[in-house]
Amino acid sequence: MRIDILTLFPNMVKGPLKESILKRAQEKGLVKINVLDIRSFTHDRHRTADDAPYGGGAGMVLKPEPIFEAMESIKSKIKNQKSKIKVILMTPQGKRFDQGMAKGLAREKHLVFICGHYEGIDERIKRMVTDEISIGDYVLTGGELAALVVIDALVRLIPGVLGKEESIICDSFYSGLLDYPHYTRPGKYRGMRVPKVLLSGDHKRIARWRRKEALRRTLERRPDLLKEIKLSNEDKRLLREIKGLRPRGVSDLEGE
Ligand code: 6GU
Repeated sequence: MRIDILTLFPNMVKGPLKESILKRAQEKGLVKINVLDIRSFTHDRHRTADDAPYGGGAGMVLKPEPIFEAMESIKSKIKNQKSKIKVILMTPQGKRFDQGMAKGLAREKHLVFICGHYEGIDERIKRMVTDEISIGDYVLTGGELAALVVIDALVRLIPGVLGKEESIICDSFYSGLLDYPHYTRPGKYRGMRVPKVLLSGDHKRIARWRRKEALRRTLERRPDLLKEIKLSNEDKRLLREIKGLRPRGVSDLEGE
């Protein structure tokens, strides 16, 4: 995959791309990430990328010319001119980002992120935009940190980026549930013990406990998510246990 990031603040995005899994994904050649300074596509002495809004009012608006020229430069450099590019505008007016969108974007060949700033962008820029994305209902100073969030979430889903140890199978949201609690050594720390079942070596019981705790957390913190997924009969049984209800059709409770 190839990713281009168009920004007025290249240093705001470069740091995180040089760390951890994003760095490794680039080293492995699984993704090539380019950071482009919008100002380098201006032609005046002051490298003007923004201007006052027509019609008056506060703030500045990102000019169309540097963005159009940056896109033309990106397109001119790729071999297959016909291959489709997703051009993503980061804006609080966009569609709210979620794991489903991350999965979709992870399958693309080429993504371009346009990071908005100031009061907004000239509406004509949207001629080139295929998707508008927001990362949530709050206002950031610009689209840079939001673009990094989206890139981080999608790059880790590209096949080969994560090792077996970091597998996405157990992720929160992978199964549509929040994650279960994790423990490592020591078994007892400042009076706090690791749940006995995890030391039992009984993999079936451990799997059942983890599923139950994932369901418990989801029920407590994000009951909305439970409505979105298909629950197995075992899940329904576990939820009844969590809610303290007598399991249907079973006369004796299973020993803990
Ligand atoms: Cl994509 N941009 C800005 N400026 N603020 C945001 C956002 C994006 N997503 C949530 N808030």
